[in-house]
Amino acid sequence: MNETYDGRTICPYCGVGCGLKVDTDAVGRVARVRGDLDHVGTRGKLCRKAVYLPQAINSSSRLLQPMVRPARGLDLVPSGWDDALGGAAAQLRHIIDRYGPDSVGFYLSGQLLTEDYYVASKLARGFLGTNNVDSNSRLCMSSAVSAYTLALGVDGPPCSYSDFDSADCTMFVGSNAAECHPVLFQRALKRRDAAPGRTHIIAVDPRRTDTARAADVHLQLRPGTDVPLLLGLLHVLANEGLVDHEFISTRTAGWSAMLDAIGDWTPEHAAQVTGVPVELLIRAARLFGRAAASLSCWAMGVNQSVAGVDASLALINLHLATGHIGRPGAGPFSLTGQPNAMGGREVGGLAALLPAHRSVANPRHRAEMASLWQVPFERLNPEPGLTGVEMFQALADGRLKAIWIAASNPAVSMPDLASVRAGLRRADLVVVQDAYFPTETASEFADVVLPAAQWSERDGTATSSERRVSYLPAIAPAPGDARADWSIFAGLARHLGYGSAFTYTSAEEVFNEYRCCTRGTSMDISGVSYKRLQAEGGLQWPCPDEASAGTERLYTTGHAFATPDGRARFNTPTWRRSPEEATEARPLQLTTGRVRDQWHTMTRTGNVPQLLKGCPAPYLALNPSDALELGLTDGDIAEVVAAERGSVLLPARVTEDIAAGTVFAPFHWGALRHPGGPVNDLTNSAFDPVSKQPGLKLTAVRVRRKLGERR
Ligand SMILES: Nc1nc2c(c(=O)[nH]1)N[C@H]1C(S)=C(S)[C@@H](COP(=O)(O)OP(=O)(O)OC[C@H]3O[C@@H](n4cnc5c(=O)[nH]c(N)nc54)[C@H](O)[C@@H]3O)O[C@H]1N2
Ligand SMILES: Nc1nc2c(c(=O)[nH]1)N[C@H]1C(S)=C(S)[C@@H](COP(=O)(O)OP(=O)(O)OC[C@H]3O[C@@H](n4cnc5c(=O)[nH]c(N)nc54)[C@H](O)[C@@H]3O)O[C@H]1N2
Ligand code: SF4
Ligand SMILES: [Mo]
Repeated sequence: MNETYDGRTICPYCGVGCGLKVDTDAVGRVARVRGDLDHVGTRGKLCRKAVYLPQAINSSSRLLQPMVRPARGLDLVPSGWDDALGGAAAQLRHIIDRYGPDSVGFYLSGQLLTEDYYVASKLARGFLGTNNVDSNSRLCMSSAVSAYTLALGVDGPPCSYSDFDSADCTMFVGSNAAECHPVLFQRALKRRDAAPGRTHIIAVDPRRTDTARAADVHLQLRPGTDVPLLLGLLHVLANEGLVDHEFISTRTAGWSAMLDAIGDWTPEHAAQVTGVPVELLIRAARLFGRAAASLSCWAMGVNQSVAGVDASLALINLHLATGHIGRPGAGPFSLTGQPNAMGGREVGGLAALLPAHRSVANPRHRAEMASLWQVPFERLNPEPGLTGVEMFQALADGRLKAIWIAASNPAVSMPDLASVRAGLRRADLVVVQDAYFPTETASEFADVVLPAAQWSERDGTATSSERRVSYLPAIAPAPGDARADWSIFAGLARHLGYGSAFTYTSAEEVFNEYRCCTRGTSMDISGVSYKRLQAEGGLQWPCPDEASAGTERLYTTGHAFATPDGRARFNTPTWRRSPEEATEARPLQLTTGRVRDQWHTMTRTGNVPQLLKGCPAPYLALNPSDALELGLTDGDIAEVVAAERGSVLLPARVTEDIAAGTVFAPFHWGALRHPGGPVNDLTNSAFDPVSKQPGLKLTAVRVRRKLGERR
């Protein structure tokens, strides 16, 4: 607990990172959460999930002490920290001695704080010598990371939330921001509603979501057809003289190849492939191209695809062609999902990365990190490690022997869960670091379960979607024996014999070491300190020295792109059809996503009755014409079958909001909360070849009525 704490912190749910004010009760627990009116990024706004944080945090399902499983098939039993962590360390050491460092993997999460990530990554890459460090961000925004890097030279959204206040056209592509980034969406609506007819919102989504309903134009495309749609939009822009030739010639490279590539994608062709009416496609292109400033926000509908990188590139290309980047109200803005997905990618939480956007493949980058970590250069492995999906596949086929999971519940959130379960069963060692119990992953598969202190109970930093680094203080005592994740990893390092490099006594010490790694890089935060964050609120990187106030927007006039010649790159997207195209045997296309009041696998929001009210159970949304053909009415139980992978039972919800041929189900409900089975029993693990992000948004399925059953 922090005696000088003034009640200000950041929300632990989505990547918007709203500033909050927290009141505690007589025993110091979190009692009330409000918006922080003074917060520079979000000015007092918040959504329902944040309001009900006290109930979620103080839930009776908190994990209070370490547990170990004496043998597979037996129940977990309580244990002390030394036994649990020491035992896990001994087993890890034994596995590494026998099979080598790449036989172990760390599966982390965008819900860890930057300090947690840093310590885990330093231990694995710098001391154990494996790059098998990845996170659930692989399922989330790795396609955007690859696309930013390919197009702009380095990862990182160039925009700021203030851009919502000046954009004349805001396009949401594969983003249901009304439910998933509500505070940003409200800001976009406020701008549009202040100047109706002059400012516009476009939504690109196969469903008529709350976002689409509020938009001026809704492009209701077939799932998986973003690349053709975006190529079609660029075709119209080029054809109608809505591109910025001066910007193209002075600040970009690759335009003529791009022009060749869009030749075929006439609006008629794009309309035919995507199912979007040609007039709407042309209207959207004109609104985007004629606006003084256009902003695009993209999220999982784009990223979670076998063509996720190409789709992200196709979106960025619209901005490069029109010069809508590096100016107020303009830019390609990847909305990050988790509160610290950004921090994770900055600190090297993805398999091919080292801290501060360095790459494991780059010998200079490895040398810099070896020197900062004071380890031999040869210790740092030049090969990228296994990515999220690959880790679970490697467990199943025996290449990976141990997995250390922190702040994720992969037995619900990974695609193709039957093979994930097989992998977890075959593993020699599964360690789960979580704040709640039971979870589907811990209760069934973990050999060791370690209790984590969570938001409000430990301090550290996180970076929001607009590159804003914020400090989150410890406000309340951690329950039971729970510990901060960074200190659990540091304890593991000590048990493994690396104590002298992990002597941290506070998160601040970890942060100060980490920020040294950023000096001179594209995301230099040498000028950020806990003291400044506490006094000034969040700071947007780069912020290279104490005098810097941070950077609101990247690539403004006079600021080169991060490529060798300073020019952004047009990358020509190719469209790959998904292996999950509908067939006669599986005629419907299942897409998945979120609902407004639940968070992921529901360990927190599922404990709050008020948040369950609006949507108490999962469902399968389908068009009335499909429902009629299948003989399903509202509330009937639909059996959804996906190839040999599995089947799931879901109550039908018949709605015009989804086009015929497409069905939708939220993925929140795991086996512990829905006996009909988790939706990811159906999804497949095919991934984008560049980003290795799986195509969670498209699965070919067959649906039939389960006779005699209703919800
Ligand atoms: N309430 C709530 N908010 C959240 C979260 C949560 O769990 N609950 N999670 C956070 C996290 S980690 C993330 S990543 C974000 C996700 O934020 P979003 O990406 O906005 O959320 P999703 O519902 O996963 O998917 C967005 C939309 O993609 C559409 N879609 C499906 N297939 C396609 C396609 O082929 N093309 C296009 N263009 N669209 C498609 C879906 O219909 C859906 O409406 O939300 C964050 N905010
Ligand atoms: N079908 C389908 N599947 C999807 C998606 C989809 O759109 N469709 N979206 C994907 C995306 S974008 C994401 S981000 C993932 C999310 O999937 P997960 O990462 O599995 O989601 P969470 O439920 O948020 O898991 C976080 C876990 O960390 C615990 N926790 C909370 N705070 C702390 C803490 O401070 N420390 C520790 N150690 N633990 C903590 C929680 O109790 C919870 O068990 O799901 C992915 N899966
Ligand atoms: S919009 Fe996101 S960050 Fe803001 S209060 Fe809601 S969940 Fe939290
Ligand atoms: Mo996510």
